[in-house]
Amino acid sequence: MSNVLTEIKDNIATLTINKPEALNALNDQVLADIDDAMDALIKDEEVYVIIITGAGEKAFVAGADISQMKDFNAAEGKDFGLFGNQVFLKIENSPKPVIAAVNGFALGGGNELAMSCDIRIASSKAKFGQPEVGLGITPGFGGTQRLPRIVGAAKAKELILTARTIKADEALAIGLVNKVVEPEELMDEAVNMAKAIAANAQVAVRQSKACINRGLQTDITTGTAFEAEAFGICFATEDQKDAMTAFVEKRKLEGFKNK
Ligand code: CO8
Repeated sequence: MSNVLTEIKDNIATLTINKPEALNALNDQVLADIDDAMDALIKDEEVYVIIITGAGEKAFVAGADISQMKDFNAAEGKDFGLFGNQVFLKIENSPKPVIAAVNGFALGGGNELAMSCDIRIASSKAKFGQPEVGLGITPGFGGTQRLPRIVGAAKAKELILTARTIKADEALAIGLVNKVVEPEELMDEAVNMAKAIAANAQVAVRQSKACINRGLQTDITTGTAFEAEAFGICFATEDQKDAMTAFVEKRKLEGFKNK
């Protein structure tokens, strides 16, 4: 799986898309390798948080592979879109939180990959955009769905319909990214955020993520019913008992059992 490298340290996995010579563009093999790597990381009980980044200094992911898509017919285009969406839904639905460390260009499928992650931290050199309509196609890996959910319909329409590329500071201003840092601080910042998440009770972390994701796709009554369900599940964990007992006894809890 040389298209994708994974490294695990202190319960934090880093998945690096490793095709810097093509600015980490996503062809079907790269997507398949991301899919396999995500399966392994989701299954690995040692992994609490996943960071996704791109190899090289220039790009996170410069989009889906234009040379592969060039000669697609309608059916092949649809199949490629379905495959990309399946992989990105796996990331979005991963029980473990996923942070995108956006080190450079995040265009087209690259921005769509970043948006399938829970949190985006950007290098000040990163650039974002959905250039698809300038290539005669629609954003096909979730861009028409996730961008309006993240930045609102009007801003999403502006960015998608003009195909304009934006810099990291504008991405921060519209809420597309959580934070912008200097390039040399990017991975430390992502790891520090991952560590803060990994230090909490993982059942509660995963239930919270699931509640937010499910709630965003439903009405408030159904969403709060999910929330009550998740809340109840936490009261069946040792972590809840340990943490609340420690609070009441005015002592510091030394780590969670995550069960
Ligand atoms: N696909 C294939 N190859 C790419 C891509 C890409 N998206 N991006 C860069 N590359 C390759 C270049 O062809 C070049 O290869 P080579 O050295 O063999 O010529 C190498 O990467 C380096 O790129 P450049 O020389 O172009 O580097 P620059 O610094 O001059 O430019 C840019 C950097 C501005 C990022 C430029 O490479 C660029 O514009 N890339 C394309 C960006 C783009 O349009 N992305 C969107 C693609 S469409 C998409 O993602 C749709 C997603 C949904 C698909 C749904 C399918 C149904």
